[in-house]
Amino acid sequence: MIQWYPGHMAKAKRILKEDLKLIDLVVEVLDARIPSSSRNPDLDELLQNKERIVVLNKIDLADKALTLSWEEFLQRKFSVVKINSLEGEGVQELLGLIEERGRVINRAIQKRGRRSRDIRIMILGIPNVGKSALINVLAGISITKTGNKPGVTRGRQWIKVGERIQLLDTPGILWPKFEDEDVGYKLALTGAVSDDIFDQELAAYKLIEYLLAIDRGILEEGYGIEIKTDQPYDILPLIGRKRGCLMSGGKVDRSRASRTLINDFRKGKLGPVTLEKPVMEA
Ligand SMILES: Nc1nc2c(ncn2[C@@H]2O[C@H](COP(=O)(O)OP(=O)(O)OP(=O)(O)O)[C@@H](O)[C@H]2O)c(=O)[nH]1
Ligand SMILES: [Mg+2]
Repeated sequence: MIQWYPGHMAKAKRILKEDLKLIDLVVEVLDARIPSSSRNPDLDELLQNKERIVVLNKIDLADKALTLSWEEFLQRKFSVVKINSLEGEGVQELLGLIEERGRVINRAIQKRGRRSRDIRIMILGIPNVGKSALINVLAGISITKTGNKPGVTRGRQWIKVGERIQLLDTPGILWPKFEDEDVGYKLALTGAVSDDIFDQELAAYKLIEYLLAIDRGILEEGYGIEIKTDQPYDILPLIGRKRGCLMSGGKVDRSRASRTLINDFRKGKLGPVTLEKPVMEA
């Protein structure tokens, strides 16, 4: 996992800017459990008028109704596709949208008297949102690996997907932004930032707080416990006990309980959960 320091960010930005020169259309991947926190707000400035499709990935782990709200919200500005990259769900729809954009772009190219060509796309997103998984499904339906294409650039690898799409096969990694404490915790809980830069126990209390605010049934049913308090500190031991995170003497091991809870959440064992709602202004 990459740690982001100012020097890293500057370099990543520079590489991204170079890569973007080759690209007609960007596919921005978000984690459907945290569509707001997994966006990099600097991207708007970096992309400027570049065509963009937003993918809500990991929909299998996200709340269905909230995914629809997020889709509706994001659709005010972008084309949006809901995807499960592990199963390939939504990928045909994504390809359809890309091809449609490709036709529009090619009409403009032909108007300028030039020959139409394949549309060049790139996958972008913060760590762990599923960029590689998405590239893999797309590569799976590709007709040929085009390999090195000199002339296009610096030994970049392109994968031909379908009839008219070239995919740059290294994803652009964006740095996550977490000036806001809650954004930081959400990125930690979903695995977008490394486990060793945050306090697992504090993150577990935050997760309990978020889940209680959504529906206390998530924890009650998930662990077969009854919750009579709203204090995360008092709820963690109930979970730890159920999951066998005990120290000798029978006291709950809070550190192990925290890691277990966070892992259960990441794997979807608590059911589909989305940690944030779109704020719909009128
Ligand atoms: N449940 C579920 N898991 C997914 C999905 N897409 C990716 N994953 C998992 O999420 C984790 C991260 O996926 P990657 O494809 O490696 O993410 P990435 O964006 O390439 O991450 P970096 O290379 O670190 O920037 C892996 O464990 C994937 O198996 C999805 O749609 N559903
Ligand atoms: Mg990757």
